[in-house]
Amino acid sequence: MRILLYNPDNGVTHNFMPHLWMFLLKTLTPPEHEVLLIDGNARPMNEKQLVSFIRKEKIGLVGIGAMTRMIARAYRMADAIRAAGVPVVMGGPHVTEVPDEALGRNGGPRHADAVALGEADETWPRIVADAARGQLNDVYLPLDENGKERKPSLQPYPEIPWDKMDLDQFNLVPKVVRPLSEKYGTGWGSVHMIPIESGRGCPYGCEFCTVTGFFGDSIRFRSNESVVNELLRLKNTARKNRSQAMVFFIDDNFAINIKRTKSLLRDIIAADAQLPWTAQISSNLLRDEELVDLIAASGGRWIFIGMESIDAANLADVNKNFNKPSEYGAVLNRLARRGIYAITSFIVGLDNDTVGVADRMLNEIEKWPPGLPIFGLLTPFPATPLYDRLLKADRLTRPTHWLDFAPFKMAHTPLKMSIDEAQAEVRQAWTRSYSPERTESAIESIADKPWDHRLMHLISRLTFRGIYFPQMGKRAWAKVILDNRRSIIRLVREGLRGRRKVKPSSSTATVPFTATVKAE
Ligand code: B12
Ligand code: SF4
Repeated sequence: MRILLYNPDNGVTHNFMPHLWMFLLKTLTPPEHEVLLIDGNARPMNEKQLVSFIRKEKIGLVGIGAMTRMIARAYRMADAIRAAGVPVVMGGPHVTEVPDEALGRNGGPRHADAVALGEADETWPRIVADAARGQLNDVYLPLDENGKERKPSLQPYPEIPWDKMDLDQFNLVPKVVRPLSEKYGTGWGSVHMIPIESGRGCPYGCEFCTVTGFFGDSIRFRSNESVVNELLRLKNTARKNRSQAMVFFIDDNFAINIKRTKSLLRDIIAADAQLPWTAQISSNLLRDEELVDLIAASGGRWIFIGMESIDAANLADVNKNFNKPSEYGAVLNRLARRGIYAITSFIVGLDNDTVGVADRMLNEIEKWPPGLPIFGLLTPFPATPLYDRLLKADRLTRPTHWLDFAPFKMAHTPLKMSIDEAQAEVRQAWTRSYSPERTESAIESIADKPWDHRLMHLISRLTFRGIYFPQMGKRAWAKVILDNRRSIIRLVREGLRGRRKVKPSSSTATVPFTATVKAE
């Protein structure tokens, strides 16, 4: 059987990083079947184009995975595929949380022949076998002999053959720049960000988050050896292909067990398996100086920190009072001293937020080492404690907001602001954070750092602003470049002067945290 795994485009980022689930399920597919992958973010298609691809390639089963925000698009694609007579199985967080919707059991239309609930590592081969026999069940659940949900142990973990996968569509170097970057920056013609999981699960149970419910509060880890070997394979392939590989450890909280994280990082260093990496770590775990030393020595460059709010009352409301706003600055300084920077994520529209919250946050953020702040609105994802609380309080204005998804639009009424006010606060936060003046002063504030660190910051800032402000296409980028010309010219001049004197700190030492960002 020929199988297509399809991930709908998210409408914001272009070809930033492959989705791990597709590559994992492809690896877990019994060898007698052939698996094709389409990520809509890299290869956008409408319903007609997708159906004609499926017909041409004689696909017998389509698997679709989607987060909540992409589910409406996923349903539209699934409807078109099923209308063409090809069965569809859907998986991922949203269908796990609301399976009846995809199966048409809640009064709406049916979109999928089958749904895979939860982690599908063990159920996927069964789904494929049933589909090949033409006998798909409606629901697949990973159960043990006693009928209890079973979570995969991650030991052993499959070897994803990244070197054999077609990753050309995920090259982060824009096509127009490739000839130049090949010529002047040997080995920089192609740059890939590869997702690696070293463990699953987070016990913290923040009110708005689906992770504790989905992966369970029992944390499971791969062996250090399996992670180190994956890094070594990536490093060798990059060296052979004269390209660059970076890693995103997609664990929800990479340092959730500090002892284990330290031991993994020590093993990476001992095996010389370092690649520049990014990971998500909560701020409370970054108090540990030894951990931060090991992060730096093992290739850690960007840490994603869910700060959410600078207001302790807000954090308590969403069960995240292990975050201490008073220590955010110290944590970021601890990282910056080692050349590590942070993507700091904030939520607007929390119950204690009032008008002016964006400027209050920005006044704090601007005192810290420069990073990449991102701002979102509090979003009630289905099956989270937050969703249930707002539903009970009759505060949901769009209870099935995912069916008419719109970015940066609230689905409930905040307590101390109106919806419009909360949305305006998010706009103000993005506008002020990524204004040319702010970008210039952020780069200025690290004038003592090596040139390539500052270049990395500039590129990352220019791409990150596109998460909020659509910037797809040459015209939009020309405007961004024009608006930020002072910072760009200054760095280019300095770089040209320095080329004769100074070498960059090391070829893989700094990489921009970049995503090709497109308009919604
Ligand atoms: C990496 C990641 C991202 C990346 C995505 C890019 C990429 N290429 O991967 C980035 C950083 C950009 C990102 C952004 C966001 N993310 Co995110 N992200 C993750 C994260 C940490 C890991 C995803 C992953 O690869 N997991 C590992 C794989 C193996 O697990 P999996 O995807 O669930 O797949 C398994 C099963 O679900 C199932 N499965 C999945 N698909 C399919 C399909 C079929 C056919 C079958 C059979 C089975 C199946 O099988 C797999 C193996 O068991 C998850 C949390 C998590 N731990 O999963 C959040 C998560 C997916 N993100 C989430 C959210 C909310 C977001 C944002 C909206 C955050 C924000 N406020 O801005 C943005 C949206 C971005 C966008 N524009 O789309 C939520 C989604 C909740 C929901 N119900 O939709 C999650 C679950 C985290 C959370 N806090 O709740 N994210
Ligand atoms: S710490 Fe992060 S992953 Fe864990 S429950 Fe909270 S938001 Fe979710």
